[in-house]
Order: sequence, then structure tokens, then C-alpha cells
Amino acid sequence: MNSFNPKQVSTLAGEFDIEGNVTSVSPFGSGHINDTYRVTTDWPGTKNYLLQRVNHHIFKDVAAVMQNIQLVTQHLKEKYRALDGHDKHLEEKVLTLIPTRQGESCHQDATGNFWRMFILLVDTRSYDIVQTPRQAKEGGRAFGQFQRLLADLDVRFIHEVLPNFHHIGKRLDKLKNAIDRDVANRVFLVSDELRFIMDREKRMHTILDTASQGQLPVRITHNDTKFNNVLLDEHDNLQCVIDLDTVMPGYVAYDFGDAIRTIINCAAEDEADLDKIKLNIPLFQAYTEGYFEEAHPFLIPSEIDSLIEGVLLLPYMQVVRFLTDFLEGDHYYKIQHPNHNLQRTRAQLRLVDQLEAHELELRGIITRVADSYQHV
Ligand code: GN1
Ligand code: MG
Repeated sequence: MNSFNPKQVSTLAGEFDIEGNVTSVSPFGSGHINDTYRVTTDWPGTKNYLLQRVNHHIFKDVAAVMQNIQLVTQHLKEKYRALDGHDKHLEEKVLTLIPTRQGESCHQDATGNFWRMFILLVDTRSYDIVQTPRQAKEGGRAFGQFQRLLADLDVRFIHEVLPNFHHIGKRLDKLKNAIDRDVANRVFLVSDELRFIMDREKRMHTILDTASQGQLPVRITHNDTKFNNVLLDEHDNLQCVIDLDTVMPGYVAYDFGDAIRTIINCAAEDEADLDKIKLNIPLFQAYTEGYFEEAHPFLIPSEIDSLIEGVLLLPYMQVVRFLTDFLEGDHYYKIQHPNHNLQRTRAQLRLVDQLEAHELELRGIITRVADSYQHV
């Protein structure tokens, strides 16, 4: 992570096609990967902006990321334009890129970093922890609608910018490699966690196995459906889905599972006090209802069956990913203290444990919500 240099950030903001002079820049948001800043200008009545440094150590093909974002945001805007019959509010519902003064979608600085700018959506809220069923339901609608509106965009146009991002087999291979190398001399600290992971290896391949039998359609999915990637308006109505870097071909169960990972958890993703990690099942029910409200027209039965597998898999995958980064010496995720990745690992592991204990109940909720659409 770069340390914040206001002068440098405001100079970079000036590379983009905005009106007026930059009056302030400040760090923004809680992402683990990119660096994000809020930018204001002195132009009367003008917008605020988000300036982001894309982490090109992770997103190696930034041009492909930007092409995906352009294609997806353009398609979503066309869909909303057709649905609403007008152009109003489009910039509130879908992210809008501000081009550079040269008309490019991003700017490469002298040190090789890539920067891009979006309109900042003011009067919106995002939550790291969901508080009410209404919020959860709007989250479900957000990602269900996102998938539905993208269902008629050809998935072959979308680049797989992070290959095998949610491929659990490859994630486990990477973990095993990290164990063998043990570069940070930390393997001895995590034998319980490793046993937990290895005990569940086979079951966690269910989605890949079903897919390899040709039973799961590849769709355009978001792939980072943390609840804080949904912006709600001041009345907690869905407004906009953000963080489109990982939009890629994928299975709907991955998006469902990753959303539930944050929604059902009463505590933060990295909660240190494991006893606080409990399930809020009414929020799961609300998310599921919101999701089906939007997604029921296109989901096929094998996808519906796969959703519960995603619910178990995505927190498990996060255990594997956080632990791999801990063993590799913390080069992927931003950390706030030396054991942060281990703390995240343990918190997500406890979540998997809780989800397993309530699997039948959660499965029942999905089935009941799905069945309610068979009669309408
Ligand atoms: C990262 O962009 P951000 O910080 O929301 C990560 C996700 C993880 C998440 C865990 C590109 O997301 O996959 O689920 O952290 N993004 C990437 O909080 O690896
Ligand atoms: Mg992200």
C-alpha cells in the first residue's frame, strides 16, 4: 500500500476530465486491495469523485479489467434506460467512469501505477455489517438484479481477469504450496486450521463437480458480493452495485455464498472474539427472498440446488485464502497488524462451523423461497 500523499493524489485527479480545480482529496472506504480517495472540486454544483489506484500486482491486465467495467456498466445503463423509459437517475444506479483528458478509461502514472475515476454517489450508505432484514433483502435484490440484467450479455465478451478466482481446487493447491515452502515459518502455528480445511476438501468440490458434469451454466457474476459492495439510498432502498473489478464468468452460487458470508454473520469478517460469530438467520431469509424476487426468472433447478453449497464454500474459500496469505507472509491483503490474516482465517473458520451446524435449516429456507415461485 502506498502512503497517502495528498499533493500527488490531487495532481493525479487533474489528469481526469473533471470541471474546476481539485479542492480536497481524502482516503475513502475499506477495500483490502485497491487504494481509494474521495475528490472534491470548486466547480459550483458539481459532483464528487472517487479516484482509485488499481492494484496491478493483483489485477495484472488492467486494460481487461477496464474493458469489463465499461461493457458491464454500458449494458446495465441500456437495460435501465429501456426499463425506465428515460435517462434520469442512470448515474445513480450504475457506476460512471470519468475518462482521462486524453479520453482513456484510466491513467498510468510515471511510476507505472494505474488510476481511474468514478462519479462518487453521495447520499448513499454501505454497511460492513447488515443491521435489518430490509437491508438484507435489498442486498439480495441488488445482486439478483445485477445477474438478471447481465443475463443477455454474451459471457464470452467478459475477460476472466483473475483466472480461477473461485476455483477451490486451485486455491487449495496454492495453500499446499505455501505449506511446503513455509517462507514465514508460520505453519507450526496453524495445525488445527489446516486439519479443519483438509477434512472438508472433498465436500467443497461439489460445485466444481456439478459444473464439470455440464449442469451449471456459466453466467456473468460479480464475484465480490460483500454487502458493502451494495450502495443503498437514505431510505435503505437499493441504489447501485459497486466494485466491478472482479466481474467475470462464474456460477451464481459463488455470488450467493459470498453475499451470505457477510450478511448472515453478526460480527465482522475479522472478528477477534470468536464467540461473537453467530448466524442471523432472519437476515439470510430476507436476502434469499430479495435474491429470488429478481433471479427466479432465469435460475434453473441445478443452480437453485447449488446455492447452499456456495453458502458453505465461500467462507471456506476465504479461510483458505486468508491462511495462504498468512503463510506466504501477507503480500496479498492489506493488514492492520501482523496476525491480521490469521485472525481473519479463524473468524471465517468459525463461520463455516456455524453454517454447517445450521445447514438443514438454511437449505429449507432456500427451498421454500424457491418453491413459492412455482405457483405464480
Ligand atoms: C477483497 O475488494 P475487496 O477488498 O472488497 C478480495 C475479495 C475477498 C475480500 C475479503 C480481488 O475484496 O475476493 O472476498 O477482499 N478481492 C480480490 O474481504 O481478491
Ligand atoms: Mg473487490
